[in-house]
Amino acid sequence: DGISSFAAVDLGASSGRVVAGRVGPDTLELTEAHRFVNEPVRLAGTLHWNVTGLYAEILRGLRFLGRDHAVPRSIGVDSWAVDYGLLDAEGALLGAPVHYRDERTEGVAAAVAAEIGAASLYRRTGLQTLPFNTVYQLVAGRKSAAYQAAGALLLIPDLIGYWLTGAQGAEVTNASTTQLLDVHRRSWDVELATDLRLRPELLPPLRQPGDRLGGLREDVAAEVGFDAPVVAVASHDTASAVIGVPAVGDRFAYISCGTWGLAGLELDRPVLSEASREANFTNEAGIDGTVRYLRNVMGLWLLQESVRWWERSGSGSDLPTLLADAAEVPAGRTVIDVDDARFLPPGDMPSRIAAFARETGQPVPATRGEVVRCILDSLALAFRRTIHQASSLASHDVDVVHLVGGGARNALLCRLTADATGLPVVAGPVEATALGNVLVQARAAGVVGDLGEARALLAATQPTVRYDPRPGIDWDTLAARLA
Ligand code: LFR
Repeated sequence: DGISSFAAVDLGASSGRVVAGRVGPDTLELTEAHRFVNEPVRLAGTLHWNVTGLYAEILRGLRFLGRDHAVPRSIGVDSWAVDYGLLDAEGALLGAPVHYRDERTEGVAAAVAAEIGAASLYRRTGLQTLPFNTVYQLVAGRKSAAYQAAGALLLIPDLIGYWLTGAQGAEVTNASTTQLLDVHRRSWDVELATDLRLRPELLPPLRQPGDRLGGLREDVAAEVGFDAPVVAVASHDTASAVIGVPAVGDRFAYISCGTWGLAGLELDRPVLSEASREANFTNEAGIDGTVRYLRNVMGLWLLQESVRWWERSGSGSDLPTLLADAAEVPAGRTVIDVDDARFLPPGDMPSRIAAFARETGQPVPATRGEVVRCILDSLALAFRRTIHQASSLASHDVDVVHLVGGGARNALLCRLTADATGLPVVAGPVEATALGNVLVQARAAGVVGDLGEARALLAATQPTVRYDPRPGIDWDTLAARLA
């Protein structure tokens, strides 16, 4: 029937999924084969990912997929960025990977900047300073026994790919988030690793989206009930999400909004100016040599963590009720700087928000509806600043904002983002990441053509909702409260 099937494994910060994708000339359909929670665990004081538990769920998901759907032509894996597992010389995992929200990197970015020079670091790697960039995690952990004993470092999707196939490598879009990749040549900056007394020999050979890792290991094929090659996708989830933006032309901004709100532009060359560095914009590697010029905005994490906190107190409210209550609260009562570092670690968000309000002389949100409204107004305000700054720093005009990911389901957030940016927001698809994963596999199989063709297929097949900006809220005044 001219339809090809693919399997996408997409690991997010709060859940993972195995998705069956069907792709044809006029067809692009996803069906979820398995979804599972991703719950980090604190071991002896350090926050870790339960990566073997996640891997078990991936195998289960692939088994369900093979049972209920056509055998896929290939399998692709994407996940969040920066985190890694260390392997010994025989390929055995040396301990559970540490979660990027663990506090062990406190102060490291400043120390590295003092040693290398922040400006030089930016010119070489193009990366925004986030406390958890791989390079800072490595510097924080370079004295550990596991690090000393390691034979290789694999980023999370590459680690899963290794367990599935036996092949080791580093897919380039995700490798760019380590801050150890040369932004111009897109090869490892061995000199930088050496200058920081890291071990460049741990960095595996780079691979490109579309490269074939190999077939499933025999024991894995037996366990999942079929055999198929694993193909590298744009394995950084944000890179896959940007592929999954149903944009026409290039005058668009995107917000990939899930746990994080990654807001920015797709460019054909990096922006490495001092102004860009000061605004902390990143130049992450995208598909086909594109640049993902964006900033990390704290995202729905603030809401998810608040809800988790309320649930722990035994009096949880469901999200639809909270959002309905938030919609009744007047706009702009209280706004916070969502990027304040205090909001990064897990914990009691409502109290941290209250403290921020007090410190800035604003009303402390008293009800849950007020807390949620404060979060959404503040996110919209941050998206406004980020998109306007990106457009101006890159001299790139923007006519529309594509908001993809779970946040596209949040009508209030989408409407506020349109109002705040003064631009139409096109919301959806929710599963942009899994779609981007499937599309790169389909391209490697020769089923779709270039990125433009992939996006045309998205635009033709994936429903979206449009929000036009409305006047009414004085966003400049709100922004001034945080200045
Ligand atoms: C989003 C994301 C961001 C990255 C953060 C940490 O899921 O991948 O792009 O900065 O998680 O890895």
